[in-house]
Amino acid sequence: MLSFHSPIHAEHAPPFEFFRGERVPCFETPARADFVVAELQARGHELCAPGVDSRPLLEQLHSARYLAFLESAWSQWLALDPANAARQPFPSVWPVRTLRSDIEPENFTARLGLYSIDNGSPLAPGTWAAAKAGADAAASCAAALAGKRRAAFSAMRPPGHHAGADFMGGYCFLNHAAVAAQALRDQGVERVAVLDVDYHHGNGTQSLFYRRADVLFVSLHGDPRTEYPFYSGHADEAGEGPGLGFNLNLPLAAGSDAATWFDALGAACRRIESFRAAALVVSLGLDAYEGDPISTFGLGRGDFPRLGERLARLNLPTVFVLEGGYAAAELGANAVDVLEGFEA
Ligand code: SP5
Ligand code: ZN
Repeated sequence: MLSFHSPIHAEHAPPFEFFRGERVPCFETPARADFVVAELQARGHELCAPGVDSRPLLEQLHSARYLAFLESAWSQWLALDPANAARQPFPSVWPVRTLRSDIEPENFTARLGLYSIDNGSPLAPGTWAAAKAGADAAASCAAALAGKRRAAFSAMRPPGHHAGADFMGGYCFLNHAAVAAQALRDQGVERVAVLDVDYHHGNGTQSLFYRRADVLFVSLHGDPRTEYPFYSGHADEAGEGPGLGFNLNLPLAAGSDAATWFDALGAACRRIESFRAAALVVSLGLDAYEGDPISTFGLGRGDFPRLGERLARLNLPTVFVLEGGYAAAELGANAVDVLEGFEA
């Protein structure tokens, strides 16, 4: 499958995140994309550098002040103290409920909290460059579909589906799947479906299209009662206003097996068919894998080609965007198995 990749992803390499009060090595590493690219090359897939500037698409989806913050966040952090070059910024205060989020504070950490849903999305010197290159890759996938390709894959990281109009979260900064969906809309595709198969609910993507009927969002994920991102992903979230009926969440109990998961995938595909989508964007998280270190579903190695085969039966031009999946050594094989199952 035609795949887009840039080595710029590796400029986002924060060393630590927090788990139970301790600093632990980040689960979301440059090695993840390196494994995916190595597998694509080993199996003879075509790799291209992203050639489309996603800036106009990002400006449609994300707020101007969030983009400005993210682009300059590391230099602002350094401006506070040159010694910050060897430290990681984390938010420690958030404007929940009755607090004001309309006024941007001058304090850097307060601004970081304003634009974050968690303390689990560490920044690094190259975060903006890497996330922007991922958005460019997603836009390049959409452009390839306009050029009559049946499918294309963005083999980039950090992931994107937890990022919304004005917030980062869950290792995500810019919403690449939303960039692909919006690019397809701007190319004249009337109805676009986004199917999110990452273990975690794609709260960012959902929020970006929640009031829209032209982009259907469907997600299979761990039940937010017990799984991240906790505050989004319930079955009663159906869309709002003109978007009512164009959002479908299929939360599954932690520990669900492959049979349960594929039943839900069937329901997701039937909704995409009844919507009469003309193109599909797949948020391809591979963390439903049984070997994933932070997730609990039971998909085995052999289930990933099956996932690709099921998606191919929708018979739609399709953009695949890499999201989560933290069993890095198996990530490449699982991702490329989906793509080859799709092509078979
Ligand atoms: C894109 C994506 O998959 N983001 C996931 C973000 C998850 N953030 C919460 C991580 C919590 C780690 N919990 C470790 C449990 C180990 N048993
Ligand atoms: Zn995930």
